[in-house]
Parts: sequence; C-alpha cells; structure tokens
Amino acid sequence: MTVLVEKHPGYRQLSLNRPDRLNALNTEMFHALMAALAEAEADRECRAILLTGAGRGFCAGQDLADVAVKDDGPPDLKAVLERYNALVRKLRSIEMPVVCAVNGVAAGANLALTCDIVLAARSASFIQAFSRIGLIPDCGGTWFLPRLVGAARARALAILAEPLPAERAAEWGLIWQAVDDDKLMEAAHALTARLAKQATVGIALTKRALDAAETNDLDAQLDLERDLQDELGHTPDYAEGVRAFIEKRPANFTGRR
Ligand code: T3D
Repeated sequence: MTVLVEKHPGYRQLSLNRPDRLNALNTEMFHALMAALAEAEADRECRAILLTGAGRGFCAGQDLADVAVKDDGPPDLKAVLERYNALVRKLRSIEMPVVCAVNGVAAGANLALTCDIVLAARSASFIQAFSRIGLIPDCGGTWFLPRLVGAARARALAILAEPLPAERAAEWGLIWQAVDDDKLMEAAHALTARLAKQATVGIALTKRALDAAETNDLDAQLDLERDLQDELGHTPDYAEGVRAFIEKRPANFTGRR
C-alpha cells in the first residue's frame, strides 16, 4: 500500500508510504492518493484530511528511478506533470481543509505547500530539489513560492536548492508552524480534529475565495465574496453559528450544505 488511510472521527489521515524511498512519488502512489482523496470526498462523515509521510521523510518528490533518461530517449515528463497537476488541483479545490504534517525532509516540497495548513517537525526541512537535476519547481512551486515568501527568497530557494529548516520556513511564512518532533502528530491530529468540527462549507468557500484573490482585482473579489457569503447564508451551519452565539454556547456544526 503506497498510501495508508486511517479513519478518525470526522477526518482521515493519509500517509505516503514508501519509507525506504523517503516516500518518493511514483505512478502507483499517485493513483492511490487520488483514490484516497476521492473516497474522503465521498464520505459524508469525513470533514478534514491530514496528510503526512511514513518513516523519516515526508516526500522526496518524483521517484527519479522512474524518470531517468534511457537509451530509447527522455521520459514523458509532460505525462508525469499532468498527474501532478491533477493532484495539486484536487488538493486545492477539495471541499474540506487539508492539514499537512511534514514529518521529515520534503524535497520537491510543493505537495506540502499545496495543503491548507502546514505543520512541520522542527528537524524537517524543505528543499526545492529541482535545480539539482536541471528542472524547474513544479507542482505549483513557481506559483506558491513567491506568494508565500516573496520574490527574493523564492528565487534563492528555487535556484540554490538549499534545505530550509522548518523553523525558518515558519518564520518566512512558507508554512504555518514548526513543532517539536515528538509533538508533531499530536498537534496535527488535534488541529485536524478541531477543523473537522468547524463549518466545513465555510472553510471550502474560504479556500476558493483566497485562491481566486490571486488573480481577481478588488471589484471582482468583492463580487465573489458577496456571492459566496450569500451561498453560506443558506447553510445550516450559518444558522447554527449565529444561534449558538446568541445562546452563548458552542456551535454544533454539521458541515452540510
Ligand atoms: O512535492 C513535490 O514538489 C512533488 C514534486 C515532485 C517533482 C520532482 O521531481 S521533485 C525533484 C525530485 N526529487 C529529488 O531530486 C530529491 C532526491 N533526493 C534527495 O535529494 C535526497 O534523497 C534527500 C535530500 C531528499 C534526502 O537525503 P538523505 O541523505 O536524507 O537520504 P538518501 O540516502 O538520499 O535517500 C534515502 C533513500 O531514498 C536512498 O535509497 P537507498 O540508497 O537507501 O537505496 C535514495 O536513493 C532514495 N531516494 C531519495 N529520493 C529519491 C529516492 N529514490 C528515488 N527517487 C527519489 N526522488
């Protein structure tokens, strides 16, 4: 099993599982991950996802053994990238929060940056490994990096391919938090369980609005906010949220439309 799925109340943990290869991605893992995400989406009880890696690494990017240049010519990187693009689009648009617990080295690293909230073990590091093998950052790397850390840092990370320790990644805004190694999974589970009880549709539309803001001008974004807010105003979770506030009690959200 290249992806392990654990069901928890309200959420699922998906663990990349090729630890002897630092969870390098191959075709089988891609299909397993896409299937696990589709199953999570189809499960009405599942309202959040926790993504992590088995073993000492989070992910070492593409399995390079599968894309080596052979005697009969170069590999079909276009086909490989089509798969990655589908994965990035799915993680960005999936209608629930995705927490990433980076348990060790993330080389390539952009799969992690695709997720909504990224926690990392203090000993973990982020490496835009691509320039070491003559490639550009993919999986949205050239889009995420400058937006998260600014142009100067993005360029240096992409061109130098030096490891960025988790703590500095948090200081730079690449990720949400660095956590002591032995507390990482406890913190990631607590956060994901908390998110699984929030107003899921509101979170889904927040994701959509923030992504749209990357290309919208203010007018378009104001219109989008109006429309999404109108949609949310019709959800049971909005009714419950306001009722709970007025009644001075915790809200009991269902995550339903
Ligand atoms: O998230 C995304 O962005 C996904 C995007 C993917 C697209 C990409 O193409 S990313 C670029 C491809 N990835 C790389 O270039 C990283 C290659 N790996 C490394 O540079 C190093 O392994 C690390 C810096 C990640 C870790 O170094 P270290 O010393 O801790 O471990 P190691 O000894 O190098 O690796 C352990 C084993 O995993 C080793 O196998 P062995 O010798 O014990 O049999 C190594 O060959 C294997 N491994 C690591 N990375 C890959 C890999 N095998 C295949 N493909 C790999 N990418």
